[in-house]
Amino acid sequence: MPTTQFDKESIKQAIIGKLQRYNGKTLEDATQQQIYYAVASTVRDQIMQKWVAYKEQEKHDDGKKLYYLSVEFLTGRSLYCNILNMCSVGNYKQALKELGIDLKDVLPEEPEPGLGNGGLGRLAACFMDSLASLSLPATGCTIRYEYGLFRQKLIDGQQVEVPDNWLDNGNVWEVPAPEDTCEVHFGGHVETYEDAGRIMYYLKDYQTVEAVPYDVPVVGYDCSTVNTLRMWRARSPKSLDFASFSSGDYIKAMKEQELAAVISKVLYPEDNHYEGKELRLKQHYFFTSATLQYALKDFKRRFGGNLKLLPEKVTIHINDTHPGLAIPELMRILIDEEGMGWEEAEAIVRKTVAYTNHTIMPEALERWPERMMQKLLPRIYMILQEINRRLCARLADIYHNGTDPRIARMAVTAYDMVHMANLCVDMSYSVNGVSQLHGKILQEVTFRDFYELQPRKFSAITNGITHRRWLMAANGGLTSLITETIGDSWVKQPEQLSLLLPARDDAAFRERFEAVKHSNKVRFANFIKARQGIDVDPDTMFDVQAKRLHEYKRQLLNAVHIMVLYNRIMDDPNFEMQPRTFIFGAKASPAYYMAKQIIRMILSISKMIDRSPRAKKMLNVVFLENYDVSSAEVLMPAADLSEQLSTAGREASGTGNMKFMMNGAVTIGTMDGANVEIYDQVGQENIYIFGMRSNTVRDLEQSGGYAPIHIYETNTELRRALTAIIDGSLTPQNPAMLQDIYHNLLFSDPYFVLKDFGSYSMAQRRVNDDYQNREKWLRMAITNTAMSGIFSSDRTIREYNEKIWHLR
Ligand code: 26Q
Repeated sequence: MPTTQFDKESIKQAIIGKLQRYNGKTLEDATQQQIYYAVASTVRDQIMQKWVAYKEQEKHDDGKKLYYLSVEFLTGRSLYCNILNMCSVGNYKQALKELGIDLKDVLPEEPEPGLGNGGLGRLAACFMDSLASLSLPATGCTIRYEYGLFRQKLIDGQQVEVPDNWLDNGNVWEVPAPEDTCEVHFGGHVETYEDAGRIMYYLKDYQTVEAVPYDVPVVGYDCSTVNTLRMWRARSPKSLDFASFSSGDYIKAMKEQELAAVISKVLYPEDNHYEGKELRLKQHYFFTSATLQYALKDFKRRFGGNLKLLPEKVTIHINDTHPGLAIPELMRILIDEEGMGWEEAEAIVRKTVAYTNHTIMPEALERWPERMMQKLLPRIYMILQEINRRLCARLADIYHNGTDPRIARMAVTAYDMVHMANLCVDMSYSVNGVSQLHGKILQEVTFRDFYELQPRKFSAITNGITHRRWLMAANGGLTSLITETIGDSWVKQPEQLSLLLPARDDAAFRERFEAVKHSNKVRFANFIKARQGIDVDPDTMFDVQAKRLHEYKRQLLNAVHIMVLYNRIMDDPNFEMQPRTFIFGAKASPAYYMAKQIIRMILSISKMIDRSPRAKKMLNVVFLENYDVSSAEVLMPAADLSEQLSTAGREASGTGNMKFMMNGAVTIGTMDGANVEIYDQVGQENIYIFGMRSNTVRDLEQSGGYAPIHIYETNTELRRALTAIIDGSLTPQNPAMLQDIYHNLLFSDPYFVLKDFGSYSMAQRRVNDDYQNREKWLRMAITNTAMSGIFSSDRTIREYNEKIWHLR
């Protein structure tokens, strides 16, 4: 095998050579973008070498393989993390320096792959990094969206969506694999024939869409593993239909082509919310079917035709229900194409597919109209019906009653809808939640009936984040300080970060920790100044809430509290507080009216404060435009306070909470999702917990006895703040602008903003006081970083492997 060197001198030569060959330019004349491309393709050459070697070695491996299916992989930029994982940061920095280039200036040239909405997609990306770094054989499978999540602009105090054409200048990291192109079939109808006394099914008059794979290498940290992220692109099989072309129906020929390609055109921008759009269902089946065809092809290459071995050699993990059609699709392939009987096929599927649930929000549970499923995927629909028939028969048997209400709750098809979660729970060998509390709620509430029958199928595995991207890449200052203090064992064993704990007692260390935090705040200040022209003062407390805009995440609680602080300042000339910069980062789904109103409210609060020189001294509210992975990498290290305010029981886990913690921010939060585990790690003196517990929330919901208006009537401060929403104080140009928020809070408040307000406000008073005690605050911050090791996704992946996958 030809090998190339990647020492400093070779890197320099490679970059200069590429600029010459690709662009006909010398280094002096090249644009930043061309330099980025030359550097990235040099890194790619280095990865390719490892990738080829790894695939070669993998050919002789007869172990189990994981396919991780997810409709989103929110990877963010790759250049720096790839260099980091190849342990070549020093080499590249030095090589570039000698060419007169700063690596830091090259990185922002990489287009941001925003192939995900939020937590679920980012988790998939962290998992890929950990799988490779733990040398576990895994392939991630998804859709190669031509347009990722929209870019957010803030114009005239509102969110405006702009298309994300991330592929316009090409993607250095992907390699097409046309040899694995396959067909996916839609529509048509099912016909039967008899073969040796058995009825066989096949699809007729269907439409074909071709699935073309593009592979992205996923480099493990300091190891030989290079896994693959496979992204499927949809394409029409007819390059040009000459029949309709010559008959003059050119437009029709082009239309058909476009219709096929539209499947991989754009990522749906809904997060934690289900919408029954047909194109979305097409997307799900498209990448799931292509992936399963590929997985079986690879299985046969490795083991020949003995499909009984499948569960021993392949595990299909579905990231939420979105790839849940993997279940009937695998049944279809085994029965219709491999000639297997139903029972045998079912037994294989039941040992091959594992499912993770990511949400308890009822409006996010995936359901499809039976008619849509039948029209679009007639054979799959038949299989779903048969799965349902057998499930209901089993249940009627167990309950000795065919009309037991539990049967309708657990059915795969009921009331004209296909219930994807029920399908996944019934047919998977493993069902897991993403935090301890979430796992418990799945067992006790969401999937209670299933849990009573098969408790051993269920588990809870707390999410994690890759410390390589979220600490080592995002926070070089803290990374160096940690390694100077405790050595570098934590890099491979992140739980060793706890060795840092004693250093909180060391005044000199605290000072250095504070200096790192301060320089990260300066970096963020420069970042937001350059992008939005906004001034923030790094000497104020940075209080950050960054996550998708959703009512259950309660950005409103934060916003209302800022209004209360504003009034305290305006009412009392002697009022003093620790000056704070409130930073929000959040995209709202384009069709989510309330979420967009909340953005308008936050921007209005910011303006209201700017009108008062006195308030301005203590409060600053900034909305970071277009919050994405790259801006999170600048924001997390700069945060002092992490806002995790979801109504208890609603946030399955949260992962932003872990990123803040690892970077030394202290959490103010409810006992929800993984906040509970953070609390367990740092202890009550190092976190600000407030609000109702999840069981209290559930009781209150079930009793139906919550009247927010009573709280409004009895809490003067709150009443004043809420009134300001509609009396023109907040939005003088249009006093009615935010009235829906006001009415929602007063007369409905489904997420208990007013109910938890008092407790939140008290917790915030303690934050204010403690922050001014520098020693106390720094001890808390250090404790958070030191105890964050278990939130590395390496730990999460090890747990998945021990409990679910059993790879190698
Ligand atoms: C489903 C069907 C049709 C259309 C859209 C959807 C859909 C899309 C995205 C449903 C849900 C989502 C996203 C869910 C999500 O991001 N959940 C988050 O997952 C994180 C990782 O486990 C958790 O940390 C978060 O708590 C959870 O909200």
